Amino acid sequence: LLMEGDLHRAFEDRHFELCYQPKIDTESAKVVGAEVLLRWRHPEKGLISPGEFIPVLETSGLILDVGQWVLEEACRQLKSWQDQGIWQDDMRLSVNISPRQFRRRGFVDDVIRTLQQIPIVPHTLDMEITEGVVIQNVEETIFTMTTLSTQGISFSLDDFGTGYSSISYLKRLPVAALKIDQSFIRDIPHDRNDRVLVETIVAMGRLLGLEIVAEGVENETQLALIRDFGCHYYQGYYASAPVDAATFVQILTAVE
Ligand code: G
Ligand code: G
Ligand code: MN
Ligand code: NA
Repeated sequence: LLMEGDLHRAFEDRHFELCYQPKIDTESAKVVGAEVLLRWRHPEKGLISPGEFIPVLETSGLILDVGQWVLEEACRQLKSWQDQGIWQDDMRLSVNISPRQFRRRGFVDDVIRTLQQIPIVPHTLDMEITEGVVIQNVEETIFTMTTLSTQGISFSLDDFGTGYSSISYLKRLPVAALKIDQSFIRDIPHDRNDRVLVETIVAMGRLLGLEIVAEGVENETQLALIRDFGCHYYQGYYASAPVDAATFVQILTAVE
């Protein structure tokens, strides 16, 4: 059982690290960016997935410090790749922002200060938010998103389709991209209903002028289907699992 104290110590002892999962263009197969994913390297248990500890971080409030660290670490890495010329200006790095982190008073100021301290190329940072961010206070959410948009940050709506009222937010929020949850992608090769849902989400998103990202693409059949539906980008084991920074650089610099 994971306890708050363990997480506190892990953070202080710097046992958290970031990994990167490439986002791929379904047509050109080029890397268009990556999602940053947090990992806990436990001295005895090995790598622990955030599914197991993000909820504890969230309820304990530790997510505020850890989330700010993730943002800074991601920006430092991004800037380093930009300085080395291996991150193109049309690529974006996506950071997950938890509801509590996003809604905290001072979040906007922290982000702006971070961008001043770590001057990445504008328009290369994206934030993935879930419906959980939105439902509490839509007006405040729009204000936060609009303010950060003027700083060159884009927003992706994560886990799209798993909530209950996502569609009503789409026309109100300044989001650039929709991420279709992997639970919808998994069975599209043999489940007609899932195919219809995914095709419909892609069509709707495209008509709204959004970029569409499919998550959890694991095979060529799934990729061929989403490509035919008009889905722009994908993530998933078919291209690459989340990998450490060094491995991600190898992917970025591989001769195509
Ligand atoms: O990498 P993995 O599939 O185990 O991630 C599990 C969940 O944890 C995903 O829903 C992902 O969005 C979330 N997650 C991963 N990294 C972060 C992070 O840095 N901050 C927040 N808030 N959530 C994260
Ligand atoms: O909730 P979010 O979408 O941010 O988190 C994505 C999670 O899904 C990560 O923990 C990542 O490790 C996992 N993941 C990434 N690609 C695949 C995939 O192709 N198949 C499966 N089953 N999981 C994946
Ligand atoms: Mn995500
Ligand atoms: Na997701």
